[in-house]
Amino acid sequence: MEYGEERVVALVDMDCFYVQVEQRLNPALRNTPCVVAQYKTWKGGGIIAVSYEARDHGVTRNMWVDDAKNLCQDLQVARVRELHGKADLTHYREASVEVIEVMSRFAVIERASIDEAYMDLTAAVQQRLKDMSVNRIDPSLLKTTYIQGYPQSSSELEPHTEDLRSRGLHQWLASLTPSSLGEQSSAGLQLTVGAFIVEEMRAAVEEQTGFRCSAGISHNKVLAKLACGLNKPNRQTILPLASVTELFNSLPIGKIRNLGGKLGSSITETLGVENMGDLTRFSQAQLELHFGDKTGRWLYDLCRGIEFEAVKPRQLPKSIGCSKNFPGKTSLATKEEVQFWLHQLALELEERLTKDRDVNGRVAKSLTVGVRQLGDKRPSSFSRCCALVRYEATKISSDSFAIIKSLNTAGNQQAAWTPPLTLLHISASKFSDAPSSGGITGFLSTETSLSQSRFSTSQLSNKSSLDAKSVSPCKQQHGTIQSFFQKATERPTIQKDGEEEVSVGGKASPAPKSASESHSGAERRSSDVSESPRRHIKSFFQKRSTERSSSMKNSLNIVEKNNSEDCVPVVSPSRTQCENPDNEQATDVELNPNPPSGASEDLLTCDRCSQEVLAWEMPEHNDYHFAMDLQKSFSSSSSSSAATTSCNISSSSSPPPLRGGVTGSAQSSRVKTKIRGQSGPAAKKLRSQGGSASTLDSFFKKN
Ligand code: TTP
Repeated sequence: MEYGEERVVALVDMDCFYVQVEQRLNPALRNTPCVVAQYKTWKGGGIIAVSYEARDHGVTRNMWVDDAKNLCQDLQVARVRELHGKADLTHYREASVEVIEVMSRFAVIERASIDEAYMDLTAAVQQRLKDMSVNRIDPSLLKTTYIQGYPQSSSELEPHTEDLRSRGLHQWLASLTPSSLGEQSSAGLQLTVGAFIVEEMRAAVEEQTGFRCSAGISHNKVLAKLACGLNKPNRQTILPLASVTELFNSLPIGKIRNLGGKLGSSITETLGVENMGDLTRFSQAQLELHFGDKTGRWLYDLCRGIEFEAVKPRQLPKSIGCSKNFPGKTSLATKEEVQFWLHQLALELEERLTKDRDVNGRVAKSLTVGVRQLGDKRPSSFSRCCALVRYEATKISSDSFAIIKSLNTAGNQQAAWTPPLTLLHISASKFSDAPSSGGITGFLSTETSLSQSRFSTSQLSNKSSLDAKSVSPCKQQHGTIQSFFQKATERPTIQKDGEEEVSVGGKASPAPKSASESHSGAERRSSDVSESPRRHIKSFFQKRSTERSSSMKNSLNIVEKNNSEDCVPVVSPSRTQCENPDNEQATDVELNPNPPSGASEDLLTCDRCSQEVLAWEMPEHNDYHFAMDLQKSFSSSSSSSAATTSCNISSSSSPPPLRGGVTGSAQSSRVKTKIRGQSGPAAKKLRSQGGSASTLDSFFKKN
């Protein structure tokens, strides 16, 4: 076996997933040009998912429904539901659980987003090869499989017809050595057997859920992901290593997994190259010189199609969270509004946490609250955390309020909240097994013992809020691409060190004896939550929430310092604070909210702003663009408020950076400067003037 061809890795991705979910709910939508949209008032709403029939008419994601209808008059529109005043993704999450359940019967999978999963099929392929008695492979077992690069004589311009697919498949199968069956098998044969398994898996998914999907089969995650997109929908593609050179020669660097963001741009800028194949012109030493040893070596292999990132079995989320945007004039400007919406979010969180506890037998111990302040161009301004005492919305919302109230510069005696908030996010994390005795008593006693364990492990003292800075790996400063990737590489090691202390605030000792005393504020890295014996794939959808919360952190620049994969170079002024809700003296710990590239398999690149956002967070991320588009529309027709609105438009049209790349620090400081300006008097002026935003306000109130 050649270097880099040792494994068989597949990526399975659902086709126009939200559309399929809506089509199953309403079969009249099947086989029609159909979209899923959010909101309805402004231009019929914004489109977030598009059926392939609608794509044939030129309809794309991010169009307004009214504009899309001009392209396709028969367009059917399904709407994202709303709950607690926000987008409700429950149907999509639950559909995802169904799909993952079926896939999990075939291989250990790593969920990559709401509708994608990686799987390492190497062992399954070996087993299948042992069991195979035939020495000829029947092409009918691969009836939806394309082989990239085959047929070798075909013209690039030839359309991807069934005939072409079939010719390519036959040519590929003929190239495999029959005698290798049962012996040391070739890489090509292994990919082929992997493709059988994926054909079976996709058929099972369709049979049992009604959903169709596509897949890529290759030797690593990067190639599998790339292959999956080559022949969508409802098809799968084998990408042999030998076909990579030709493919990479015309493939823009940004199309490669993990290179869609700042790292990809910096490679292009630094080396003056556009396509992946161009990188093969550089020696390993040259790449190491520019990007550091690890990144250079990684790039040297990657541009040859070689990559070794493991498929990590993941069944459960590390956190569960929810959020809501309040753009423009809908921003929360009174304490009452903040409390009201925290409570709405807490209701959802309580519901989902309770379900998670029942299904997965675990409880979360930490509560994080994130906010964005009006005028802040970044996705989030601050996040703070405290102990999560019990799953009760009233308690969650009051604790959440307690730990962020010091951000209100209007002061506690005033009804106002200044600066107003344009985002609220709450999430629960630090899961541990629920006590076997069950019930709240057991839960609380677990909390107590966990807190004690935190203290004994971390040897914290009352001054530990200061110590936290010295022990948190998250606070380390890394300004280079090299450190960026080093962090990614180090991640698994960090995760193993499940006891590492990260941040402390509030009372640190002695350990609390009861629930009411358990706001220790002390935190430690949670141990691997996947150890719970009761955890089951059925709970997968809660994972969505978790990563949703982690996605919020990604997409909204909120970080939980306890998630080791978030511990990457500090490039953002966003702050995370861990504290006792009753104690406002906690120490801020500056953290980078952005995961390293290698740690962010759940991210999708937003078509609008190129930010990477978890797929299931997209509707909420789209809220942001939607609101800003609206504001832009209004402001362009409102000369009276041009000066003030242009300020907001510029902030919206260049959403904040999410990734910790080499230019992060510079961007952060620019952002910081603007924030000061916009959240101060200028922001007040904007609000008091009303201007175009008043129309926006009334719009949002209607929704
Ligand atoms: P994708 O897998 O990116 O797209 P898709 O499944 O709709 O279509 P394709 O067949 O091309 O893979 O996203 C999965 C779901 O995530 C999508 O159906 C809706 C949601 N989503 C958004 O809400 N907004 C977005 O910007 C993106 C990219 C996805």
